[in-house]
Amino acid sequence: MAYDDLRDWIKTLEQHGELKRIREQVSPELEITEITDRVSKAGGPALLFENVKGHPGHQVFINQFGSERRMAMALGVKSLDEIANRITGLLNIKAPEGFLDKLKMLPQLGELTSAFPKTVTAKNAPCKQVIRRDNFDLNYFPILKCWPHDGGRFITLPCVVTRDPRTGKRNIGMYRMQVYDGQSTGMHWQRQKVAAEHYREAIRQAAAAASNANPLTARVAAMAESAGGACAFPDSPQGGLPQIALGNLRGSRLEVAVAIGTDPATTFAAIVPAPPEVEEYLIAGFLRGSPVEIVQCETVDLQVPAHAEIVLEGYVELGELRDEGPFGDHTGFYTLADQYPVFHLTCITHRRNPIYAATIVGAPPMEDAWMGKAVERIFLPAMRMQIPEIVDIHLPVEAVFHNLMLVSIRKSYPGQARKVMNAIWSLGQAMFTKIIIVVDEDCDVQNIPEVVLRVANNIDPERDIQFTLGPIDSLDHASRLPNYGSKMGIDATRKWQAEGFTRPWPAMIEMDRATKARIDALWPKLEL
Ligand SMILES: Cc1cc2nc3c(=O)[nH]c(=O)nc-3n(C[C@H](O)[C@H](O)[C@H](O)COP(=O)(O)O)c2cc1C
Ligand SMILES: [Mn+2]
Repeated sequence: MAYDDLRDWIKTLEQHGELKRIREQVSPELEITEITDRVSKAGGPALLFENVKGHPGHQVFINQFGSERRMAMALGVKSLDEIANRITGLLNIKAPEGFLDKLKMLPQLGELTSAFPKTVTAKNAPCKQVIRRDNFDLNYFPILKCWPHDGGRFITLPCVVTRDPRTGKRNIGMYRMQVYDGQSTGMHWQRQKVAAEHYREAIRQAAAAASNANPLTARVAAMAESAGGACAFPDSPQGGLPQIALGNLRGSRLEVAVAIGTDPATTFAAIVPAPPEVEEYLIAGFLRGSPVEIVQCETVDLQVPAHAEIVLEGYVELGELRDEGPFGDHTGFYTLADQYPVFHLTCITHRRNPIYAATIVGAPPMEDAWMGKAVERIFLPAMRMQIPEIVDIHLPVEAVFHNLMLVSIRKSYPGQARKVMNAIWSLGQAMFTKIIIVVDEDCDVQNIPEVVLRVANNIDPERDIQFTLGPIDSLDHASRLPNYGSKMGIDATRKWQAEGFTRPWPAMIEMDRATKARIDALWPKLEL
């Protein structure tokens, strides 16, 4: 079932006892965080703050995905495995062999058609009930300051829309935005994310256009600079760096639109680590089982969800970077200030009495733990397509998504655990996984005590732990360099002779079935 918009979703939550309205006055600075944190940690409901200090008439909606049940409800299913099964069904489509086969495929074809977004006119787009082209001010909205040492107030649940300058393909990513003033914010797309690549591509194109020098060298120089300038750069054939300073590109822009308070499937689509080529409107449409309605922006050539509560339109100026952060992050630590692009607003549109949707992150578990769980379940079938020996995976919430992945595999050849690690480190955003633990298929990776028992017993550390180097999540504060460092794989599978292990491997202890059955029958009499 698809929710029309955020309000429809809020109504459903309320009908199911999953929403609490808070009428007491609270401040958007720290107080909403403290309340939401306590509620999150206790597995409590979604919250609608109706009396936000300094913002009369405005509501803050938070913790919408904050439990397994709500995460499933958000996607219109009883359990997340339902979605995984739909995806498996699609991935397993075989060429139909006759009329009946074709008929059987109709529902799946229907699923695919409903995935395509539908363009509506401004008149039918509630996000345009109020259009503010001048005199707009972000401070109008009850944007949260989340933690005491945060650099300011941050928009924490934005769906950021950009377009690939090469292909024209749209992307939606969730990248937090620090409010600098009423008309500008930070744009925290980390460099491995899709919008960051759109930004670099815009720089490459602008640099090539602006340069009299060899366009290729100019582009490389501009890229190196846009990468923060901190990297060593090989001398160009002309000797020294060609002087296509990013300053020369000032004035060139990449357009950006931001939707806040979308229907839950669209919000979720903005966080899923889909392949860059897959547009998130398609993912949201597939998850909802009905097309996302989109509408043309007023001042930029981008389309946004027509039912969004708030839309911010604007651009980032190529080459303009500014300190962003610190920000109390989902790692449980503050991410320190770093340089990111600046988003300049050209227009704000919103619904009448817009509901401001937010989330807070911090020491887990928080709301995003359940979004991560959904990603884990939904992506398993796609992962199995590429790494078929995978039986199950688990990203324990305490390790915040990418720091630890537990993987069980059906091992059929020597060295397979290491093959699986390398495959995961090569798979989209799974490249960020800092520690991978591989166990045999008979170990339930959802059961952490069982995994710990296997790892502690099954490894000869020097033999079974492997290190590698590669890209690291920008939020990692321990890696030797920002964005670059080491990862560890632990092969906790049973070792084979073919892997050089010549000692006998003992069986795990288990009672035989007959004895179990006899004791089952006797059990009530024992009164234990
Ligand atoms: C609440 C929340 C906040 C996030 N904030 C950021 C962020 O500030 N920067 C970032 O690069 N990714 C952030 N992410 C992760 C991205 O949304 C995620 O990697 C997504 O897949 C990116 O989309 P893309 O692949 O289209 O770039 C956040 C995720 C969540 C759930
Ligand atoms: Mn994407």
